[in-house]
Amino acid sequence: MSGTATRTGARHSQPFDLGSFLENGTALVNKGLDRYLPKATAKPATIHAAMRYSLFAGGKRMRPALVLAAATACGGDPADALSHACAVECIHTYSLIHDDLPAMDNDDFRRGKPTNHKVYGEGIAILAGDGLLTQAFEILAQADTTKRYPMKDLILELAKASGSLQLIAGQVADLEGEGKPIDPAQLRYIHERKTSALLCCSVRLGGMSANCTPDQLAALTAFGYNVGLAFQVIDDILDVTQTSEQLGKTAGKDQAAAKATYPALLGLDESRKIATRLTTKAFNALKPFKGKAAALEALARYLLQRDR
Ligand code: GRG
Repeated sequence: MSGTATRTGARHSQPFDLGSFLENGTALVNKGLDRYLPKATAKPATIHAAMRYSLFAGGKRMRPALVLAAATACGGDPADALSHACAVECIHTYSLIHDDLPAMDNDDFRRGKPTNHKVYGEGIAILAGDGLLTQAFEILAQADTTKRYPMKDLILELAKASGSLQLIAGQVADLEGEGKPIDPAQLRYIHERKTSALLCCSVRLGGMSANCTPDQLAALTAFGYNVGLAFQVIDDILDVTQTSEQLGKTAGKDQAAAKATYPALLGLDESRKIATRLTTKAFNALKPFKGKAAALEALARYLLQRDR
């Protein structure tokens, strides 16, 4: 429990220092990724340079932070969740590289830098994404396992979240929905898969690294699902309200591509209300942790209020 004891024995709880948590977590994860990935000079050097280019381009590292925070909530050591955190970030970065390709969203900027295919060409960018996808499983396969969760469970967790029923399904529905009228149910289907699945997987893997109980895993699942949906609603809002410089990627793309988004379907005010409601549901899911989930709570609050 965080807080200082007074002379009467009562405790004044101190606000969780999310800044330090994120700084330390990012440093740990960056070091891990650097260690797990082949050196940029490893032959063939182009592919390894390209994989590292997008991985170290300055992403917010929110998914790894969720892994580490969930591990902490379940009484684990964040260091034991490092492989899980690095694996999730590799999947996420692969999906961004492929999403930016001309055949998909055709974006020139990502993480404040020219996109992978703009620097290395389309062929290498496709392969860099493939390399990171495969690398994710190589990294996760090196994780220490716990009594309740053998390696099979970890691999299945990541494979399912990033496979054709989740992450890829979301992307397919997104591609096929462009320019067509979409109802809120279909939009939720896309957001659940394109975004929420990997955020949910992140907290579940964090819990598994700490040998969480089935009840804790269920609570993390509910938290991750709701935070994941809120994250995408906020992402939709930021696409409308922020500049490309603020976001580090091209703003206004959703409208330009006639994509269905929460603001397009329901307006900005209603979208903000939905994001707040989802975050409240996420907070409520943390009740079984009885105050031990301060990092997860702070992250959920930050993700709701973020401006990039
Ligand atoms: C399988 C090709 C393929 C794509 C899957 C993830 C995805 C679908 C597409 C990427 C584009 C997109 C809008 C995804 C939704 C998730 C999302 C909001 C990604 C951006 O995540 P941030 O803001 O990015 O955490 P950084 O760069 O900070 O890591």
